[in-house]
Amino acid sequence: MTYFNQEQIKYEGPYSSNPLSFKYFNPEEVINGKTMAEHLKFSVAYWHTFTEDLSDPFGVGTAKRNWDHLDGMDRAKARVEAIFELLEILNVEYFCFHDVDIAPEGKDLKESNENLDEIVALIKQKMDETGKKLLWNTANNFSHERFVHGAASSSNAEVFAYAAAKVKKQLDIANELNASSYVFWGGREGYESLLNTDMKLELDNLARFFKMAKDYANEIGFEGQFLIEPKPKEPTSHQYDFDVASGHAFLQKYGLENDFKFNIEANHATLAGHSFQHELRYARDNNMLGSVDANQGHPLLGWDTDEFPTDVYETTMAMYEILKNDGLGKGGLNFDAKPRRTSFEQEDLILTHIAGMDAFALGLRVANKMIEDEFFEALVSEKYKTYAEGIGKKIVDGTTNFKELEEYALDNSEVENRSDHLELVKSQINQYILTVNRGV
Ligand code: XUL
Ligand code: CO
Repeated sequence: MTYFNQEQIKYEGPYSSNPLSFKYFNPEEVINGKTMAEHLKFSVAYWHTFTEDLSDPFGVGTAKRNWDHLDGMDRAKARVEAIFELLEILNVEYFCFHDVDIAPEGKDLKESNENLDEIVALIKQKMDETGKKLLWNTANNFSHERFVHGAASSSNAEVFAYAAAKVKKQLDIANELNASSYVFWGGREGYESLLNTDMKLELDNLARFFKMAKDYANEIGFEGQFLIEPKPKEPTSHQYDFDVASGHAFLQKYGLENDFKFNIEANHATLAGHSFQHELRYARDNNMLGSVDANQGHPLLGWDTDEFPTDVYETTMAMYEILKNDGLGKGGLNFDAKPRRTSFEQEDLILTHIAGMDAFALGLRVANKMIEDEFFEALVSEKYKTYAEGIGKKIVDGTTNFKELEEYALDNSEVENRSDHLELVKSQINQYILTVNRGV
C-alpha cells in the first residue's frame, strides 16, 4: 500500500514555482569538495512526522494521516512503511526515533520489549532494502506517568531502574540497527522547587546513569556517539541539561567529557536565552559538536514550538559553524520539527521537510561563500590584531605577568580603541544571502 502518492522531489532551482520541488537543495551538486547530500545529512523525526496529531492545550489533533484508521501494532507497522516511503520521496538518508514512537507500550516492560523486537525486525529489513540509516534513537523516559518525578534523576529508585532498563533496550537496538549516535534528552530530569529537591543526589544519580549506559555500550560493542541534548526548561521549570556550557561543566565534573558530545537543538538554544549559533560555537570551540536538531522557535512565543526551520539568517549561521567544524562527524540535521496545527494535511509532511531542507541548503551555500571569501576571518583577525604582536602576543603566549603589564600600562595609558562597525558587518550578511544564488 502507498501512504504518500508522490514521486521523488527533484531540484528545480530557485526560480521554480513548483511547491513540490527543491529550490536550493541539489543533492549531487558539489560544494567545496563534498556533495550537498554529504554536507547536509538530513533526518526525519519519527515522533513529529508519524505519531504527532497536532493537538495543542486548547484543541484536539487536526492531523489527517493515511494510517489513522489503524491502531496498535497494525498502525506501528503502517508507520514503518510510511517513513521509508517518505525518506525516498524526500531523498533523505536518515531517521531518528524514541522507543515509544515505533511500537506501542505493552502491559509491562517485557511486552513492550516484544513489541519493539517485532517492529525493529521490520525496520531492519526496510533499512537493508533501501540503504536508509538510523541517525540516532533514544528512550522516551518522560511521557509515561511513572516518570512523573523524572527518570535517572527521579526521587524513586524503582523508576531509575525502569529507566535504565529502557535505555539498555535502546542501546541494544542502536547496536542492531547500527545507529550513528545515541541521544539523551533530559525529559523530566530537572525540578520544580529546590524546597523539596536534593539537587546534589539527583545530579550524582544522573552521572551514575550515564556512566552505566556507557559501560553497557562498551560491553556490547556499540560504537555510536553518545549525545546529550540540552534544554533549559519545559517540561520542568529547570532542566539539568540547561545549555551546552552547563552540560559541559557537568560532564567534566563527572569525568564523562570524552564519552559525550552535544545534540544541539535550535529551539532549545533560544529557550536558554542564547542564539542557535552561540550553542553551536560553544560546542565547536570545545570539540563537543555532535549533531543538530534542526528546527526553530517562534520569536513571539516562550516555549518549544518545534517549527520547521525557514529562517535563512539562522541556517546560514548554523551552517557556518558546521562547516568550520568540518561537518558533524557521525551527526546530522534531524528535523525535530512539526507542521503547525493549521497545516494538517498529509502533503504538509512533504512540504514542511522541503522548506527545512531548502533553508539549510541555502544556508550552506551562503556560509560556504562567506568562508571562501574569509568574510568573518578577516574581520576577526583585524579586531584582535593587537594580540598578534608585542605585548598582546606575550599575553597569548603566557610569557608576561602583572608586573610587566603594569609597566606597559604606565607607559601606554592613552589606549586607543577602534569601532568594529557592527551594523556594517550585519548588513553585509544580507548582501551574501541575497546575492549568493543569483550569480551576482
Ligand atoms: C524535546 C526534544 C526531544 C528530543 C529527543 O524538546 O527535543 O524530542 O530531541 O528526546
Ligand atoms: Co530535540
